[in-house]
Amino acid sequence: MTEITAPKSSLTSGEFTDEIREQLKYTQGVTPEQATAADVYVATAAAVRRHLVDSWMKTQHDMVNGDTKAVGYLSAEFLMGKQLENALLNAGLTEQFEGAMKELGFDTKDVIDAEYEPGLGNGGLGRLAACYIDSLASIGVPAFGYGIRYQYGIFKQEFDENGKQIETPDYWLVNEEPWGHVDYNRDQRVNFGGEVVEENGKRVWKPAWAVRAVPCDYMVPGYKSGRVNTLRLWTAKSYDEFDLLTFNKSDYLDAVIPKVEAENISKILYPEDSTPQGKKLRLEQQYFFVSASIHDAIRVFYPGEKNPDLTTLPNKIVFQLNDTHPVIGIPELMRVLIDEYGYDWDTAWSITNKTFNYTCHTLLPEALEVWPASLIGELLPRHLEIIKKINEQFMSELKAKGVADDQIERMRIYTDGKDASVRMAYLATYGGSYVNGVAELHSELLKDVTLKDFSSVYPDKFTNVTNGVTPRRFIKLANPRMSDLITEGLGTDAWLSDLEQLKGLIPLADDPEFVKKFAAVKQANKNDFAAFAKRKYGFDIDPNTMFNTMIKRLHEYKRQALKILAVIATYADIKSGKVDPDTLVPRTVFFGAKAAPGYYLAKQTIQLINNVARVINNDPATKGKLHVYFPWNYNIELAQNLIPATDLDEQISQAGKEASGTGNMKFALNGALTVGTLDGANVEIRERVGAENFFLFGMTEPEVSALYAKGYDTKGLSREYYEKDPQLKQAIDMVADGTFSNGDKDTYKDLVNDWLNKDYFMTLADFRAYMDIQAEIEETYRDPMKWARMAVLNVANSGYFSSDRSIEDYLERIWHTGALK
Ligand code: Z2T
Repeated sequence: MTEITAPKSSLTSGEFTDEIREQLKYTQGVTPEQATAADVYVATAAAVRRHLVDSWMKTQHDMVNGDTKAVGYLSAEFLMGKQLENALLNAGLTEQFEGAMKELGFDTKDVIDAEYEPGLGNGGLGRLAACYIDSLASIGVPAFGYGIRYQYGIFKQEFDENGKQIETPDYWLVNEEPWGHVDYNRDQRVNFGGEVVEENGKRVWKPAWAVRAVPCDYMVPGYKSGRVNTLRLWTAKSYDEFDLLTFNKSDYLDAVIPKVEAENISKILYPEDSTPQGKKLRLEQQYFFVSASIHDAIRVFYPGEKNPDLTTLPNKIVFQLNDTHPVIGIPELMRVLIDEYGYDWDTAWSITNKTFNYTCHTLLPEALEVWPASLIGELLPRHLEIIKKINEQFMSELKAKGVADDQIERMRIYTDGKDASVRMAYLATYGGSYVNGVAELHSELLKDVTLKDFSSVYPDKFTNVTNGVTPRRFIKLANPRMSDLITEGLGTDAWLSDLEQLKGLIPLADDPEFVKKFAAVKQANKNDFAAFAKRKYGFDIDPNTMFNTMIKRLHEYKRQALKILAVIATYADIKSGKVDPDTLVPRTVFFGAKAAPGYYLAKQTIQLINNVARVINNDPATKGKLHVYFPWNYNIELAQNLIPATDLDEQISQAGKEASGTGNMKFALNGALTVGTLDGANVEIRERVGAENFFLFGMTEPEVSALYAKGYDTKGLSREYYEKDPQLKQAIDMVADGTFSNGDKDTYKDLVNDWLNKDYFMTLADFRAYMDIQAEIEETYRDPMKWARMAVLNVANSGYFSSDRSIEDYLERIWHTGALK
């Protein structure tokens, strides 16, 4: 017999039931008979929270009083997903919860479902932040996640009758939110605007308005670590009922009418995942949460001290900048040290430099934030002065190092002139100690291309930390059947906090009994998903088909277009009689993707996918052979349900464009095989699971570069691929001729035009290779035991992609700290 798979609190089910009853009575004011599943959810959340409080307080105490440096993870996004099951798991109360629900007469599923998923992130970057704070707590590293408690998260996605994406507001706080603890007594003042004046030879910022930052604390429980960290999300409040700044100058009525809508600052998450909009409100958000967080950290680590010795700050906390969004923290800490605490410039610089590090998540040049200096000057005039001074210091430093003038010019943090601007990635690279990319290939390209000038001067700043995902949420909670089978196979559940132990499954890949059980788990997950999709979306899915999934933000570089063109090509072959549908491996293709509301081609692609799904799913010719489903509003919940049910995962971005990918890791760890390019973390996944267990296709990054050099996108070379490949031509022609738009030839004309005249991400150039690998995939899938064996080897060899390992890498290479003693 194997041991119990969850850490267990000594509490009995009966005792936990009583605690839930008590919450129902004294907090909700309902009897167990009156209670709905939503009431029981809130009561259970409150009850489980109480079991974490002692560890939470002890962790904070040990952090402040010990000498282990803490981590402050500064991130504009934390895409947490639902909290209840995770909190129960980490409190060791999963079984007691199940018992309590039986006793109270509730279905655990209904209670878990009652939680509204907070969508405080766009995609990979936000979910990574959530995985990282989980791992920090599970390893026992003292840490804060610092971010914004947006009232509206990522929009809810719906499709209209034409298959177009409709965005609706996601007011996630409609009902009681039992996890956050609002702490009005730990607020911070955040100033904006105004001017800088000279007073007694000092520069003094006279702000024009201020916002009150109120923290809302979320406990972040570690798995089996006994540690509970804090996620502190800030809400913007109008400062006072009477804003004194206004009151002094003006009359009574003006004083009570807020001059600025302070609360707008934390109202909404910007839905652009990789193309910043450069909006003033966005900069206000960034400064708002970063300024509040820096002051908060000083409050926490120097409690009650009027004149703290902030030269010790770098020993107390290290701030990780999650992309460029929080980079304004660098001039902010300089300002705090110089203006608020009286340090000289050089001391302040040395402290700041040691305190910050920067993670870059992209290679797309348009995704690196550049702010107009005029906007920074208007909102943060003192910061603009400091940034200019940093730039001057930087340029003299480069000159002293003998860097050539043209290179120095290229490296400017602050670009002079009429359209003066501030390059946040450059500021972060110079202002902090380390810069890391998020997968090996990405970090290499950062050094060699995007930040080449910087790496040539500061080679030691550059490092890599390959992303990871938390096995607690994405294996244990998402895939309980497989988790039990793994525990059975390994004879222990210790793998959940030491994921490399999955290697112990390697010999079991040659044990037909185990492989059969593994295949049965996948089948059961597929059956479950079909039922879930029926309930939630009304889809009629055949679970005895290959489940082929592509879930991620909709972006041209990710190439959903390549996948849908391949589907169309197969459909066309069936229609024209070229292919006998009975010879095909029956397949169900799933898409999940949100497009940024202003991203035109992405939205057209969504419309196309929906209409291809409509046409194919209603055509008797392909019935039972090829189906396409696009469940709307892809989110963490859908990911947790669909990933464990997937046979084949699509990671088909143009080589050199996907910084890492983290969905790819979740799929491999759940026994899906990947069809993918040599891009981002695919490279490392393939290296580990073995080339023979990964379906590789397409151009490599150097091949992509060479094809650009030939003028692929500028000379319209994609058209040659279209002309020379009849299958590709037929697919594109079908899009153009109205097959998927009720005969209308205009619906997709911009998409088609782009494919034939530009195709910047080389979808057409990779089409043939993609069709060929799909044929190989079919052959492999026909042998279920072979497929399942490959899947087992994917799981067994993917332990490296635990976010625990990523955090260990950050600790060793960047943060130079560790677990609390
Ligand atoms: C984002 O999710 C990612 C990169 C961004 O660059 C912005 C956002 Cl919101 C500015 C993604 C990357 O595209 C993906 O490859 C990576 O796995 C993920 O961040 C986490 O590093």
